[in-house]
Amino acid sequence: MAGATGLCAGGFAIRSLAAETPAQPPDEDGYKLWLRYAPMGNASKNYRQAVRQIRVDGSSATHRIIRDELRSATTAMLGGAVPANETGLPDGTLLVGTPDHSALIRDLSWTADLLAVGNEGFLIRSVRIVKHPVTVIAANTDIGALYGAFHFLRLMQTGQRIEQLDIKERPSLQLRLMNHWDNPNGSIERGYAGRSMWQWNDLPDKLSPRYSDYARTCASVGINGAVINNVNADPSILAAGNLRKVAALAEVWRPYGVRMYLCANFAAPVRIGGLTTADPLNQGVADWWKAKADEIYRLIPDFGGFLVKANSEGQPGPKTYGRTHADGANVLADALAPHRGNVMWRAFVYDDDIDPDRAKRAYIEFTRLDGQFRPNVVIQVKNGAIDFQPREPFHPLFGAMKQTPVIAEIQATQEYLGQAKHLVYLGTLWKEFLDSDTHANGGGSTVAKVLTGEGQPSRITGLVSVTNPGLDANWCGHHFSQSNWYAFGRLAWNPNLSAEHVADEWTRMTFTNDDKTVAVIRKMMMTSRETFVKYTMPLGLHHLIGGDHYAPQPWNDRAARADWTAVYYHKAAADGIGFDRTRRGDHAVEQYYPPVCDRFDDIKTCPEQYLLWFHRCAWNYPMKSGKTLWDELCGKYQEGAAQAAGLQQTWQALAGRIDSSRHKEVADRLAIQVADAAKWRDQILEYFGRFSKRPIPRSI
Ligand code: GCW
Repeated sequence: MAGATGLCAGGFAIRSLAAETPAQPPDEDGYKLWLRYAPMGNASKNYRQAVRQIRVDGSSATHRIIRDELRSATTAMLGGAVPANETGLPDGTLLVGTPDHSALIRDLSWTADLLAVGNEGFLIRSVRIVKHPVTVIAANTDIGALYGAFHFLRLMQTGQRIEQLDIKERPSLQLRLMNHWDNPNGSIERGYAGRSMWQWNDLPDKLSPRYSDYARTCASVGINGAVINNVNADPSILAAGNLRKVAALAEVWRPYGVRMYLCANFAAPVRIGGLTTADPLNQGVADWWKAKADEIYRLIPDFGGFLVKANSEGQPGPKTYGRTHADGANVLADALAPHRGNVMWRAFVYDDDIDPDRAKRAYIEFTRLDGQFRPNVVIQVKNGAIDFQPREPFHPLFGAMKQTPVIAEIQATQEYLGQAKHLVYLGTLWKEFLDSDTHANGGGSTVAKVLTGEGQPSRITGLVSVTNPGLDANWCGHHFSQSNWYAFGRLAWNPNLSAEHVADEWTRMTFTNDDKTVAVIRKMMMTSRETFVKYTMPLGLHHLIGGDHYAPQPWNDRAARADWTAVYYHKAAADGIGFDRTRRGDHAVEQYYPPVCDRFDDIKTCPEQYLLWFHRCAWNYPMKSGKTLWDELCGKYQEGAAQAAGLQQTWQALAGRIDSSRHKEVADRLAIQVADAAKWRDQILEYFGRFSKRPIPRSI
């Protein structure tokens, strides 16, 4: 297939690449992620003039990190040592610092502009200082300078010009956190990239080099914190001995601006504190949490706070004691408040006594508590109302809480999206979510604006990601899953970036700057999520899986709870398929603001991608294409499986342009993906065909 021109089964053209194939790049294992700093070859001459000396003013640990990163990165990319020198200012100096530590930067009098970029932002400018052309990276804090340094390196890595820079950046969101679902025994819930990176047996004395590599990677995209343990939290993480281990990790991360957060088990006062209750209104319980918070802050002075999964999927919580989620969050918030810590209280709750429809429950529970939370509580809401499905409409809680900050939780570990076996770039899924218009404050109130507080000011803002790295050599299992870690960081920094722009950056940094190859990979990435939706759960179908959340199991009708089965959601029968959440059905649409609710409610205006999420339709329902629903459904599955095969062929054509080791590892996984996509197509259509009693058209 290599070098062939034509249209592959996936539908897009593979240009003839073989004729111009450059020398085979050396093998890589993926450990360096997007921080490879590949030699630029001829292209380096454009940069050498602008980067002849590195000068980082300051001697903090962060300054040292910046100096090392800039020196090793530029030396590697430019193919010759770039000296780091704290004196002098020859032409082509890259000067980095803050007004506090650099007289040169102070003298530039950029006070107003620096004020505008806040604590984490930075300026990058090409200027002349005493006639010398130099590039200045200036920030108010060391961490801002670190972010600026990574931004500058990204410009080089992606082949941008750097002679006339005038850049002003600040993050749009405050909390940009990794959420790890790691357990104390080294396993990871929904982890697909090896065991946990945190070596509890070795900590606090022995520190794996991965800890700083991890923090450096996070900092390179502006991620500023991590919750290191599973939301299904083992209470023992809060025991004194473990906190010392946690503190050792926090110390490694501090100079990278990565703050430590922990998941707290709500029953910890009983389970490790020896109390007889964890009732949040009990004084002894409140005192216990206060003492625990004080103990944590003595060890970790910049501790970020607690994330809590309460009264969800068997976890303890305030409702266990007849109290509300607000009572529960507030007792923790009061303990953290003197230290300026926050509580992130998850809205992933779905007790079935609230409503028969799981999709409605969190909205009902939380909107009625709006106004009752302490100022340092944020509600952490998954992007959709069910659970990280391949496609869900945005969660109606976005824009609904008027007095309580809401942050969004997205999922980079591809639990329902092929895990580490399928190539699925999630930038497009997240952008679809962030760009959804909630109409909470009139038209244009996108989820992104709700999150950044543009529509309605919010005390705390954030975007967090249930994340994917583990001990695998390439961190994320699938080389392409690295792009989801990257995209999360970039979008949390700036939700207005396009998915395509982020994919382009990542590809250039991770694989190659060769424009033709980049264009092919970018297109693979941009189409990958829709391809996955088509061969798994198109047209608003969701949760067609069983316990592994990987293989098709539409027949799954037995589980500990009805809302863990597949049949609960698709409701396929002889008369049709889909969940009626309209005003004629269970009224779930009414949780959205008008006109969103009207658009979803009316089958004529409901986007077909959400059709069976909101509507129950007959098998012969006429789709916009003119086909019946059944034929359309079959077409989607067939197209999806064919597009998966297309991805594989396209990748095959890139042999020689990507190092053979990573090329093969991706190819091996694509083979699994193609086979499994075909299984999805065949098993789902065979199963639904039992109800539709219609033949499967052979449209592809
Ligand atoms: O997606 C579901 C997962 C559970 C997870 C839960 C949650 C950590 O299947 O494994 O538990 O969501 O988000 O709490």
